[in-house]
Amino acid sequence: MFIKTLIAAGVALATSQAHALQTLDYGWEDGVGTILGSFGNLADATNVSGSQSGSDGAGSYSVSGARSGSRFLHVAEAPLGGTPQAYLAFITGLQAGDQVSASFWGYDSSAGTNPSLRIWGHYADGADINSYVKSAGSSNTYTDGSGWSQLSNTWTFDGGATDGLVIEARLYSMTSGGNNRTDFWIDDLRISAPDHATIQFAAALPVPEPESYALMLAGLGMMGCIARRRSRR
Ligand SMILES: [Ca+2]
Ligand SMILES: [Ca+2]
Repeated sequence: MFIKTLIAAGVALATSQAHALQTLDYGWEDGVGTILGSFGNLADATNVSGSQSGSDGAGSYSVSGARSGSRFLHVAEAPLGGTPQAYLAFITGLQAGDQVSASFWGYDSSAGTNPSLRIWGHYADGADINSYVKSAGSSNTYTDGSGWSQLSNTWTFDGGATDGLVIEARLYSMTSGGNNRTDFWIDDLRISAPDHATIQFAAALPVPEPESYALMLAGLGMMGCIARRRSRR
């Protein structure tokens, strides 16, 4: 009898801890958004469309276009040095034990060698995306060099002294190159987080009424707000 009671209590607890989830999909289709911020030698974040060709430190490149839709993100490492990070999303209001999943597609035509991309995360104060607290780690998987490939990871938030998680694209270049520069492309960002959290990403600002424009800029900063799709697990 006592054992049965314990089991029933455990099941109830597990059920009450399951949070409703929100999922964000962003493919840069607004034609304006780029990134929320960066660290290191991150250069030329631009919202691009169509084929991209030219040459960088890794040689000539040719990208036929977006992974889906018509728009995608371009970033570069210039000059070459360190491991630049592009901040793709900022999840705030997180609590200990929360799970956050993130994925994006990166373009890579060099299998088994740099240049390559990786998904990574770090903890930050939810009030300031530039307040680095500590690494949140990720997997050791790189883009596979077959063209567009997907990178993903799930983090269990450890709480501690903060409430924010920054999702990064990390850029890995050859250590030297002809013009001291490497170009990278990213598309189809997806973030899943508990409903009580807030997901920020670099979407276009909504078109405002003229008189409310200054107020809106003051209120929002330059960050996009979320159109989010809710689902329950
Ligand atoms: Ca796209
Ligand atoms: Ca590569």
